Amino acid sequence: MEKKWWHGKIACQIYPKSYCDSNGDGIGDLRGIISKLDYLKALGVDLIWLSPVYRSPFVDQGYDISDYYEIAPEFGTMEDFDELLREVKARGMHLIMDLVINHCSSEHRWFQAALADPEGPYGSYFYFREGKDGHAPSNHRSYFGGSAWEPVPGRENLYYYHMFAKEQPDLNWYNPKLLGELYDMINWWLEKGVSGFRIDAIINIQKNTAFPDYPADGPDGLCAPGVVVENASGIGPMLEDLKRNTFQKYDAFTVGEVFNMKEEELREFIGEDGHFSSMFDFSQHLLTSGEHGWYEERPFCFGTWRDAVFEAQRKAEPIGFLSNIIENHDEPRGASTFLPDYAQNDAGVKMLGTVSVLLRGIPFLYQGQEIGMRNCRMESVGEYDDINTKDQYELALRMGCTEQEALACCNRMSRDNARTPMQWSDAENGGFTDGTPWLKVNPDYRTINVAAQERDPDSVLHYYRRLTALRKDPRYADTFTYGRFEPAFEDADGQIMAYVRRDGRNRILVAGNWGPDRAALSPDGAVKELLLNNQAELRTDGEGRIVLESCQAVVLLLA
Ligand code: TEU
Ligand code: CA
Repeated sequence: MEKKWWHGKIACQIYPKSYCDSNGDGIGDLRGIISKLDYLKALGVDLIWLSPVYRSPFVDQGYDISDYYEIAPEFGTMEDFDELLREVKARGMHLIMDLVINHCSSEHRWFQAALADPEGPYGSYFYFREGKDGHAPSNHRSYFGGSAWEPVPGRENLYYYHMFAKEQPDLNWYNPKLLGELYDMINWWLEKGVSGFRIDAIINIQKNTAFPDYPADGPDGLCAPGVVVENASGIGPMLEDLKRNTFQKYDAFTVGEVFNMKEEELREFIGEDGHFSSMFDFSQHLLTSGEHGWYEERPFCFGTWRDAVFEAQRKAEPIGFLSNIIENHDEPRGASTFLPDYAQNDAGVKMLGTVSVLLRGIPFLYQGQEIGMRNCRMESVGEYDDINTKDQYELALRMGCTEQEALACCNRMSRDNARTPMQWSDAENGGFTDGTPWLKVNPDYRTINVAAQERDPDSVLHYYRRLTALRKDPRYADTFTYGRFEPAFEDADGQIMAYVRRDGRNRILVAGNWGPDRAALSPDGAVKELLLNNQAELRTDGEGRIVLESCQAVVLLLA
């Protein structure tokens, strides 16, 4: 396999609005991020993914872009951005941007021009269609609820298409003129020196432009956007064209946000000459999200979760590199989701981090994960900002939940769980801002915060630093990057998450005990060295087996 510059990197996602506010307006900004670069470097981060910082009306928190060439004034200026990029590079790190090109904002000048003249040249940048018998052109539901078709104001029987909010009209990828504009924009950022992109919602660009109806799956008579995507085809050549005209020329790193991919396409997506360098593995997250909505969320089940992780690793190993996450700006906090109640403590959080970061693939941390930030309990739906959460709350009510039940499922599933401000200290607002934060700060900031963890050598933060350092230790880095992945102790009473990473040089066992009781294990080979342990000691029993306490995680170099 040809070695790539990004193979052994550790990434961290920054959600700019909630990272650090430098000027007291309650909104995180680029200067705030600049002030934390040394912190990120010390955490072992090589690659920073910035969620969108482009100009935007923020209907969907920046995933609705009104100017791809400008920085949102809320976040700063292009000079601030250039300084951020310089400072990132000065520390030997890389910056990747969020690329949101399935749709833009309804305030983008292209869409404004299209609305003014749907039959004109900008009309074909989007999807305008006539309605059918006084109804929308098809029965597609948008991801954020309601029809994917919005009537064009002032026009009878004319609609435009939006897979997400109505303020996020879909771009017509079958129009070469639009593609030219997108490619120019991407190359402009690459010329500036960004190292690549995280590519948003990209599977949605393929469309059956006849927009046929599909069987309804709810009382609204509509069908889920996932079904629409799965019935479309032809994405391969589109992504190849995109790659050849942009990323490939710059040896950029790209990570796709890909849902609903046809399984046999994995090689085309992330194989050696794949469309992308990598793509996120969402298999663990799909386990808890309900089939028709959050009101149907499913509880965490250890065995199913472990199998899903193993399955994804097995499939990707001969093909390429997945990007591994426990949480992101769309998913609830991993510590709140993947740990049973008795493991909701520092040991549990370290254990989850250990088995996640040492998987094969690119580890993507998310801001606050390294201090064990948790879901934030909101007391009423009014405390939420997220457009998706408001829709899911209403949906839950429509499907018969009480207000209390609807709120409870948002408390577990809301995208705002991971969007609450970063907890820097126990000062007011967790040290995130001197002003009024744009979104509630999780009240647990008094105990869970960076400053307190800096002072405590046993903290989650210090542990994460040891964990990333281990992954990059020159003695083991190749094993963690390129080594094989082998599940271990799969039949050990169903509570052990363990695997071996192995190459010609090392055999390394990574094991965590998710169970409430201690477990004795016989590693396949003598223990040469204890590389990492989230507890003070590692005991062995009379028969020479290692004994893992509940929530204990260890990394062992085997003979
Ligand atoms: O998310 C794509 C996506 O498919 C989402 O609907 C995702 O399934 C959902 O958020 C989970 O609850 C991307 C971005 O990550 C997200 O923040 C944006 O809202 C969305 O695209 C539109 O740009
Ligand atoms: Ca600010």
